[in-house]
Amino acid sequence: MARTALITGITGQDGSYLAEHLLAQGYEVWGLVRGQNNPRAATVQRLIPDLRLIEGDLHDQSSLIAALEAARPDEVYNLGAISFVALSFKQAINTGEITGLGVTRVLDAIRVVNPRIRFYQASSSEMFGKVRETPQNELTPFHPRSPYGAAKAYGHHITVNYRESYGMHAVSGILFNHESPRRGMEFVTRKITHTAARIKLGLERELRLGNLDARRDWGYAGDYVRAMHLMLQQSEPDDYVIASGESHSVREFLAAAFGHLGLRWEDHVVVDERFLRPAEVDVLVGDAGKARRVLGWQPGVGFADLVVMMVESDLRELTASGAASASASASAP
Ligand code: NAP
Ligand code: F7E
Repeated sequence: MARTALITGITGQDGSYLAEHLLAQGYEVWGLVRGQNNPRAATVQRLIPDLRLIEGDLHDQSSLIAALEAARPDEVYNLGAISFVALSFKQAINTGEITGLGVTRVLDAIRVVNPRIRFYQASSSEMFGKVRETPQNELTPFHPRSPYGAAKAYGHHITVNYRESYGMHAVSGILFNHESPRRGMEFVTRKITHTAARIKLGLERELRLGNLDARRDWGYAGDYVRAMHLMLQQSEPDDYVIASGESHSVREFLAAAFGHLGLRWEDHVVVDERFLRPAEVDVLVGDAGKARRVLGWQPGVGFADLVVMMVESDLRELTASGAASASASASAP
């Protein structure tokens, strides 16, 4: 019989890739959407017609119980969160409510409705924050540097706690940054590739950024959702780091993206203090050795190919939307 999965955060980057991956494996897939008329629900439904959407909110316990009772999933993937670190400084309490306490709401709804449901928690390398060792692995202590990182650390610990207290098959994937053409425009990679493409097409002149020295371990989202699924197929629940093992600076990302378009980033980038954070995570690099050994997981797309994939996708989208020709005719004499 086909297995059933319920994904929170279905309208986000990872939600859509995971839904596609699970449908390809023969799953029936349900996605939780919030709000009375969430425009992103229509977008994801158009992209993935076989997906079944159901209403619910990580703020609202009874909506989660109702979603579990309606979808009757074998597996729940909790991807819903306030996931933008910069926003978490401005909405620290809301971030605690959704990114942190939201995890307990889902876990407790599962405990009540059917504790045999397997549960995946989207933990984050942001929990390592001011890193205690390099590279970071499953045993590296946490030192979060933002309300987001602190809320994720809580979500991580409560997942382990439900596993140990109630024998639930609850796992936590500690994922390092992963990107794609579907990445939100607020994140630095997509902000760079989208603006670089606009500059190339004559639609923009400058790109305003914050800290160019920050280093991240960037992988491809399509590779990382495979790891989420693999974690829930193991006989014993456990936690895994998922990472590429390479670290690159924002500056290196800029050079790769602008370079691909034959542009010099130095001619366009302006450092703007508005994009600096009250506390920064300077450098992250993960050790995914355990996931490689136990899950047999490995990434397929490397840093250079990821940057080109994102730049090319933004160029294609902008060209197809007619933005470039509209700008040319507007500026014609
Ligand atoms: P994303 O694109 O920002 O998506 C976040 C999702 O959460 C959206 O679907 C959003 O739905 C949903 N959401 C927000 N508030 C909600 C609420 N109150 N109730 C229900 N859903 C709510 O994030 P992503 O990049 O796909 O990441 C997926 C998960 O992995 C997140 O938990 C993120 O923190 C974590 N993570 C991401 C990375 C990464 O590099 N991408 C790395 C480590 C961990 P709306 O359409 O309603 O806003
Ligand atoms: O920032 C620097 C910024 O917002 C990366 C989320 O998916 O990954 C993501 O969190 C770096 C930071 O991602 C700008 O200061 C410079 O050092 O793309 P980001 P993030 O904060 O690493 C983790 C693993 C998650 O779990 C999160 O959910 O880039 N940076 N200038 C900038 N960042 C942004 N957004 N905008 C700038 O203008």
